Amino acid sequence: MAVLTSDEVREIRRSGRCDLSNRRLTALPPEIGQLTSLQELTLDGNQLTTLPPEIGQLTSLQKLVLYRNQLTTLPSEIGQLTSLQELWVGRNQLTMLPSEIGQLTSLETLGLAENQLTMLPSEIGQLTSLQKLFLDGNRLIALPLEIGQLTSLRELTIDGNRLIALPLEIGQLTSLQELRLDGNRLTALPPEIGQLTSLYQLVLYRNQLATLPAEIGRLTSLRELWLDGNRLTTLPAEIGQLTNLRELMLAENQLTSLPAEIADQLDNGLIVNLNGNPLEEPLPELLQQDSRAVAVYLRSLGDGIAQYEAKVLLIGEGNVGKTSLSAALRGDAFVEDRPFTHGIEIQPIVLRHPDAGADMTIRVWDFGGQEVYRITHQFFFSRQALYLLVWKPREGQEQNEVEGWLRRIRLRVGPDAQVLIVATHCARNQHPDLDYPHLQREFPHMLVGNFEVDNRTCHGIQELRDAIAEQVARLPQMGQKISFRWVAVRDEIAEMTQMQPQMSFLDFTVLCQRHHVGDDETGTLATLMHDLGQIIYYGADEGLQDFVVLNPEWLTKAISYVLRDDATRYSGGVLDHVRLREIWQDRQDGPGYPARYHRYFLRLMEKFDISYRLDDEQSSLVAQLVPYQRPNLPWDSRTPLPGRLRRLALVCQLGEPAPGLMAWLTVRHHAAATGKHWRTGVFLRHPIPAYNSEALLELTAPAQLAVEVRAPSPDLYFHVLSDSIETLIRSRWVGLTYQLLIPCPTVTIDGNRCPHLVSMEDLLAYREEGETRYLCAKCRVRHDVSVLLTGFPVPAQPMAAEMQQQLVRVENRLIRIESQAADTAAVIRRVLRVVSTEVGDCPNLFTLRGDRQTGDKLRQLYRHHYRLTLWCSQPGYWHPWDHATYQINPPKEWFSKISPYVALIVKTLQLAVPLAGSIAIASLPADQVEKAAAHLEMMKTIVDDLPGQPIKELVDVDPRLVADQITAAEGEALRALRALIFEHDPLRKFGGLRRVQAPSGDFLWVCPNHYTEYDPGLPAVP
Ligand SMILES: Nc1nc2c(ncn2[C@@H]2O[C@H](COP(=O)(O)OP(=O)(O)OP(=O)(O)O)[C@@H](O)[C@H]2O)c(=O)[nH]1
Ligand SMILES: [Mg+2]
Ligand SMILES: [Zn+2]
Ligand SMILES: [Zn+2]
Repeated sequence: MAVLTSDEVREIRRSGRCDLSNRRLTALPPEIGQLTSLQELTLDGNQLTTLPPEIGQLTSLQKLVLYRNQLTTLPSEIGQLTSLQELWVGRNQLTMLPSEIGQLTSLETLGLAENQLTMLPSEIGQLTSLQKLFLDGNRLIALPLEIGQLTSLRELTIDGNRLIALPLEIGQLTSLQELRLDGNRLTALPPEIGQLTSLYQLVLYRNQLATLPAEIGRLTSLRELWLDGNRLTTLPAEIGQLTNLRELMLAENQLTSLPAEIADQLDNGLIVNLNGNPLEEPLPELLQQDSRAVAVYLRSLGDGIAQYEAKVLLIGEGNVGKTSLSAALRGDAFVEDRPFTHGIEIQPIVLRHPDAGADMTIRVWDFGGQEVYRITHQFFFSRQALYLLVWKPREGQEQNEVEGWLRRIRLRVGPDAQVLIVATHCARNQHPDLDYPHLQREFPHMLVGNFEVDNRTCHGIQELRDAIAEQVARLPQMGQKISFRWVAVRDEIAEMTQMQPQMSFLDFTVLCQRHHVGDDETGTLATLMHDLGQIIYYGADEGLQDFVVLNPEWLTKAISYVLRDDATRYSGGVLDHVRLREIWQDRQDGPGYPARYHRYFLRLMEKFDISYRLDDEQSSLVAQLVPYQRPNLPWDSRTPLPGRLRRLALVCQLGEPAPGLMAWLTVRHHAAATGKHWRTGVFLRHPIPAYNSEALLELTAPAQLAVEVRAPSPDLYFHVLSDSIETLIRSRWVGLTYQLLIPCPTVTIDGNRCPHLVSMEDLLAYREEGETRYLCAKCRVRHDVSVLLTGFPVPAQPMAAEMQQQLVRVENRLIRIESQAADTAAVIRRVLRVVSTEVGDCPNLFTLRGDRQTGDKLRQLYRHHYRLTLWCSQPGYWHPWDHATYQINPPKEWFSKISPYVALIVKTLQLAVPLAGSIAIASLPADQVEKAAAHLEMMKTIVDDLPGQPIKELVDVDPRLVADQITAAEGEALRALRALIFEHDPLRKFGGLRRVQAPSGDFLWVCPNHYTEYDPGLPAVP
C-alpha cells in the first residue's frame, strides 16, 4: 500500500491498530480492505472526500476515526462493519447518512458533530446498542420518530441545530442521563420528557421556550437544568419536585417571580441564576441577601394578599406650596402662612384604582424644601415611586430650578423615574411659562404630566388627583401579593414611628411574633424593610445588630445637625466626640436626642460613609466638612516621576456633578488615609507598606475626577481605586453617566501636562488591534499604549520571566520585591473577584490535607479521609482559618469533579504564600506564613495524586492575563465544592469567617481578626 511502508503494514497486522492521522491523505487505496484483522483505524485530520467501498471488508474493525476530513457521504458498505463499536465522523461535510448505518448494531458511540446533516435516516433506530450520540453543529430540523428505539442511549448531544420540536418518542429514552439541546429553536417540550427519569443534566439554553410542561417535575434524578436565554414567563410549580436539583440556570428570561414550591430547594443550597429577568420587588433585593432569604419570602406568600399601595414624593424648593398641596390633595383646608416643613411629613391619601375596582393607599412624603435638608433627603428618593415636582411660577429662574430638581431625581433614581410637574399659585386662565417640550427632550422617559393648580381655591386639584391615580396604578408593585402578616408588621411600625422612632431588635422580634411572623422570617423581613427604605437596620453589624430605626427621618435629621455644625467645620471636619452632647442632646430648636443613642448614631454615620473614627477614638473625621484648601502634598501630577516608580492615571468624566462623591471616597478609603484631605481631593497611601503605592484623587472640575497612582507596580492600587469609584457611582447614583479617560502623559515646557484625554475604550481597542502606539491629537507625541494602560512598556509578559530578567539585572532588590508583592496581590484579587461572582454565598479559598490518623500513607489518601480548611481572604494577608475545617470523605469522583477548581486555587495560593526565604514580601507574621506554606504543601501532595492532568505551570501568571471569567469546568468544580461545604456546615457558619464588602466593591470572606477592620463595633462616646 502506497501510504504505508511494509514495516508499518507488519506492525498493523501485529497490533490490529492503524493510525494515519494528519497525513494529508486525499484518498484511501482499495488495498485498505486487505487489512482484515484491523480493529482500530484512525484517519483523523486528513483530506478524504470519500471512502473506498473496500472499507466494508474490515469486518473486525471496532473503532473508526474519521474526524476532521472532507467527507460528504459515507459508502453504503459501511454497513458491513458489524463489529464497529465507535464511529467518529465529526467535522466533515456529510449532508446525509446511508440507510445501511442501521446495520451497525454493535455501535456504542456515534460522533457526527459539525456536519451538514438536515435529517437522519429512520434506520438510525436500529442502533440499539448505541450509548452516545453526538449531533451538535448540524442543520437538523427534526429528529426521526425512530430515535425512540435507542433505549441504551445515555448521552445525546444535539446543540446548535435547528430543531423546532422534539418527537414524543424521546420519552422512550429512559436510560438517558445527559441531554443537550441548547441553541435550537424549540418553542415547547413534549410532556413525554417527563419519562426521562435517569436524566441528570438537561441543557436547553438559547431556545424559544415560553413554558415548561408540568411533567418536568418527574425528572427526579435531575441535577442540572440549564434554561438561560429562553422566553419563560413562569415556571411550573412541579419544579419543586426536583429534589436533587443543584443548579437551575434561568438568566435572560422573562420571569417576574419564582414558584413558592422551590423554597425547600433554595434552603438546601440550590443555585439559581436569575440575572436579566424582570423580577418583581422585592426579589432582586432578596437575591442580594442570599437564597435562604428568597426561600423565606416565597413561603411567606402562602398567605399573601394583593396590596394596592404606593409612595408619592413631593419635592421642590422651599415655600413653593408642597405642604399646601399635600393638604389640598387630602381635602384639608388651606392655611395662610404655613410654617416651614422640618424634615419629612408622611400622610396617607386614598384614591380609587382606575380599573381594578380597589382603593389604593398612597403615602405622600412631603419634604422640607430648605437647602439644609438636601443631602440627607436624597437618601429617601426611592425607585418605584411617583414624584411630584412642585414649583411656584414667579419672575426669573424657575425653569432652571425645575431642571435642577429633575436632574437630582434622575441622578438618584435613574432615567426612568416617573415625575409629574405641578405649578402652584395658578388661578384659572393663568398659565406659567415653562418650556415643557424642552424638558421632555432633556428627560425623555421621566415626565408623565404637567399640571397647574391653586392650593387656595383648589383649582386643578381634582385633575391632578386623577392623574396621580392613573400613574401610581401603573407602578409595578401595584396589586402585588405580600404576606398579610408582613403587611401587619409594616403597618404597625408605620403607625408608631412618630411616637417611637427606634426599638431594640428584640422588641422588633416580639412585635413580629405578635403578627405571627416567626423567628426564621424576622431577620429577612427586617433586612428587606431596610432595603426598601422603611426602616434602618444593619443586622450583620456587630454594633448595630440590636438597633432598629423605625423612623429613618429621625436619624437623618440627627445626621444633618452634625453636617451643619460650625465648630466641626472650623476644625477641618474633625468632630470631637465630646461635642456630641451639644450637637444632639441640648438642642435649642427642638427636641434633642438622648445620649444613649449617640454611639449608634456615630456608627450609623460610618455605615453611611459620612465619617470615620480617627486613631485616638475620641474624634471622627466628617469628610463633608474638611477644608477647601488643598494641603501640601508629597507629589501631584506635575511632579516628575522618580525613576524607580511607575504611574497610572485616569480621569472619570461624570455626566454631571455627583454631590458627596469626594467625601464618600475619603471615608471609604480611610484605611489608606494620610491626613491629607480637602473638599475636592484626598491623598492616600496603600495600607500595606510593601506595595509602596500612593494615590492622588482630585476633582479637577465639578464633574471631573482625576486619579493618579504612583508605585513600583501601580496596577493593583489603580484598579482597586477605579473599581471603587465605579462601584460607588453605580450604587449611589444610578442615573449618573460617566466615561473613563486616560490623560495624555506628555509634560509641556512649562511643567504642566498635556490636557488631552483619550477614552479608555479607544485605547483598549488599539491594544486589541495590536496597535502599540497612540498619537495624541493635541501635543502630537506618540505614546506607548501599554504604558498608558498598565504602566509597563512591554505588553503582558509572564511574571516569572520578568522577574528572571530583573534578577539578572539586579538593579535594586527593593523594587523587585515591591512590585512582586503588588503584582501578586493583583493576580489574586482578580481571581477571587471572578470566582466570587460565580459563587458569592460561600468562602472559596481553601486547602485540603490528609487526615492525621492516616497521615503516613499519603499516597493513598485521596480515597479516604481529608480535612478541608477554608482561608481568610483579607487582601495581602491570605491565611488558613483552622476553625473552618471540615473532615470529609468524598468519593473519588468528587475529586475529579473539583480538580479544575483545585488547580486554579493551588495556582493562586502559590502566589499568596511566598516561598520560604522571601518572607520580606509577606504581610503576614512569619509564623503564620510558615503555617500557610505547610497547608499549601500538603495540598500539593494531594493534588499530585489526583486523577486528571497534573498542575504544571504554577507560578507564571501575569495579573493582566487573568481571564475575567472562569471556565465552565472551573465553575462546575466550584459549585461542587460549595455543595460539599454546605453539606458539612448546614448552618453556614464557616468557622466564623464572614462576608464583607471592601471599598473596591469586592466581596471577601474574612476571619474575626480581620473582620474588625470592616466593622469596628460601637464607638465609645463620652
Ligand atoms: N395663593 C396661594 N398660596 C399658596 C399656594 N400654595 C401655598 N401657598 C402659600 O405659600 C406658603 C408656602 O406654602 P407651603 O405649602 O408651606 O410650602 P412648602 O413648599 O411646603 O415649603 P417648605 O416646607 O418650606 O418646603 C404658605 O404660606 C401657603 O399658604 C397656592 O397655590 N396659592
Ligand atoms: Mg412644607
Ligand atoms: Zn498630548
Ligand atoms: Zn484573617
